[in-house]
Amino acid sequence: MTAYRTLDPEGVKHFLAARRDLAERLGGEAQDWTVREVSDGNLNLVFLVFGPSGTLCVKQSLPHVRVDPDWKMPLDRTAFEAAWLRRIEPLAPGLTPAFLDFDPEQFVLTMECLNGFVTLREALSKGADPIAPSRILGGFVARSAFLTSYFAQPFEAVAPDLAFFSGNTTLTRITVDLVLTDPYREHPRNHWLPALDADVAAMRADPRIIARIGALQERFLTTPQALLHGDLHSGSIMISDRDVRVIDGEFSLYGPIGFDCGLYLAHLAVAHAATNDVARKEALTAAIRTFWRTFCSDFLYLWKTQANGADLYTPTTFSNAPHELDTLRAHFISGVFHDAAGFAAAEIVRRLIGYAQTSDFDHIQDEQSKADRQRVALSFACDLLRDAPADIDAFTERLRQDTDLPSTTSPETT
Ligand code: SR1
Ligand code: MG
Repeated sequence: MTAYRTLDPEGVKHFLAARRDLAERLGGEAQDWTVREVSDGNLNLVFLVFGPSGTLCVKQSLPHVRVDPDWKMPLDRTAFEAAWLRRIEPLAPGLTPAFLDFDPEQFVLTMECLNGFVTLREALSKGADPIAPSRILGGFVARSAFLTSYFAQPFEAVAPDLAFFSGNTTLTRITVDLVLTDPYREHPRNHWLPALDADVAAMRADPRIIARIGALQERFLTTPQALLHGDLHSGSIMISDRDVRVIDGEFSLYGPIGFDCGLYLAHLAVAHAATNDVARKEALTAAIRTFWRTFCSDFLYLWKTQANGADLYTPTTFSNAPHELDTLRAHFISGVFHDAAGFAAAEIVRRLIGYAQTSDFDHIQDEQSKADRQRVALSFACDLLRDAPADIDAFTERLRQDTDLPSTTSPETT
């Protein structure tokens, strides 16, 4: 047993030099390797390592939140990320980094290096096409959710994963607090632009919004439909000219499938609210529809073709009522959409007024203009919480109505 030590670039070299398989991927000797720290998220250390014949990504959890050393935290999150990666990689080939190694004493996950990729958030902010990655992401969520659910496997196969990922209590607590609780109470972690004071007060005073948030809390904690990524925002997705990879599965847990869908939709909607370029808004709206439609068609295709051996909606049960099965499938998908719209709204709210905010509005230098854009995003989210849209067309129509701003001449750079 080697006591845990936080890595620095030299420590990364020592760590890798002691692991022959990993060192051989890099080629040469430790002195030939270059280590670059690229830690960017809130929680962990991340290093990219370059050798004469290969590259690696090394990720280590810290005993605290990376961006707040006073916020202490157990180390086990990389263990959950490693388990998520090993579970999901074969189900969605080529859409995650390749898993290479996990060290349970140093809490170090080593995986494929995504050098040359950028986060989807950064790519979108620079005008990248949102539609092609959204199609891939719709397929990714459909496959990862369906194939880890009771729809694809007997309950005995689900049970070990359900038990294991239920242990991810530290990061589940963060989601429960930061996404589903803090924005609706006074808490020192919250912060927002002063111009939004009245909007936040009105949101918290609206009984329909509070009732919906309560229902979402219940869905999140009591609906273990599938293994979720658990933090599927646009910073958890990396893209290159040709490829998409879903990273950072440390928040993984069994939960409602609409949670992953909703987080992805939320970040497209936030990008939509953050621009006043009409063509860009149209592309983001099309991406929202593409994500959802791909998710639905791929999930239903899998359900019709890969449900052998599952204990839900078994063919024998429906042999005398095959049309009922189609009705129930449509009903299930509607339920996922209902959850997705609610979780999308909760995610938008927390990225505007909670602890971990989004950078989507950072290009707007004038504070009043920024507050105006954030207000329409907040009002879209509140609208979704007050009155759930029936389907994706109603969702995008609300987005159009709530966030279409007239062109502004205010000082901003894009
Ligand atoms: C303290 S962690 C804050 C946020 O960062 C992660 O990426 C998750 O989104 C989490 O809610
Ligand atoms: Mg992350």
